[in-house]
Amino acid sequence: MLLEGKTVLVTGASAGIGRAVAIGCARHGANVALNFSRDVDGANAAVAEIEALGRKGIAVQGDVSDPATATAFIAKAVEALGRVDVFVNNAGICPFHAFLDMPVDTFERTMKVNLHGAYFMVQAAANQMVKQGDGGSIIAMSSISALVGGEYQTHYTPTKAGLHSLMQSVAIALGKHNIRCNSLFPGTILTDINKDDLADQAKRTYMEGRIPLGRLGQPEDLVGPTVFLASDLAQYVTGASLLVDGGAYVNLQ
Ligand code: NAD
Ligand code: RM4
Repeated sequence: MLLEGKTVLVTGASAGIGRAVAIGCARHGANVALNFSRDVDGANAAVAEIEALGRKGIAVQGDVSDPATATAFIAKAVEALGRVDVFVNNAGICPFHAFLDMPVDTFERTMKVNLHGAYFMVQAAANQMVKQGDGGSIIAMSSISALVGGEYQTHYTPTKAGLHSLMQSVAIALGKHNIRCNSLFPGTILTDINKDDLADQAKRTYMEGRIPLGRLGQPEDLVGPTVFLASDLAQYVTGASLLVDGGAYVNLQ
């Protein structure tokens, strides 16, 4: 019950890591507002799970690439749940594609969803926290890709490095308000985002072989690290990042 009495907002929470984190925060006592883009059934199912845990949950539809989605999400969450203590920027896309013929619209869409969307969401959440006057926690679902490249991710890895850079800068900008800003760096977690990429059995076996803990990640693996950064246990942690990758990053030689 590390988040009892707190209100947590999560973007892109109808599936995958966002959904696991939203439900995991509710399990630790939080009321939760979810942003989702299209999957109404997934969002409603997540809200039902949160309510079954005895917590309040709401789902608000919106495309994070539109800055107006950010102010609307925060306003609706405050209207329904009263406040914002924790904001998890999770929504993201990774349409795997080669570099030399990257379509302009694939590049631009990835930037808009992953980075521009995050910027305006974080800004809207921070303004609400400043208004409340008693601090908060902002968590970006960055990636191991903030630290390493990917042949088919040349449009994506800069957004993940950018997200962490955003957390570093806003940690400074918001420190005086006791708003902590940190990044999580998941490794390879089995979700829809990489289902097609990992359908290549050779690639999957290679990736598994690189992980000291011997398995690819599950969305639930992100719950503990998120709850920690969200909670008062992390009261002196800001501008930091935490790899959640089973050890993949350090396993070079
Ligand atoms: P996912 O595809 O299951 O989840 C992504 C979520 O973002 C979905 O719910 C999707 O609907 C939502 N979304 C996409 N575009 C949106 C938009 N325009 N507006 C609102 N919501 C939108 O994949 P996931 O693995 O759960 O990804 C969640 C986050 O974790 C992403 O930011 C991703 O980059 C990051 N991440 C994933 C991995 C991994 O291996 N799965 C590793 C590192 C980081
Ligand atoms: C992550 C990391 C994973 C990949 C996903 C899509 O940041 O690169 O390996 O599967 O993105």
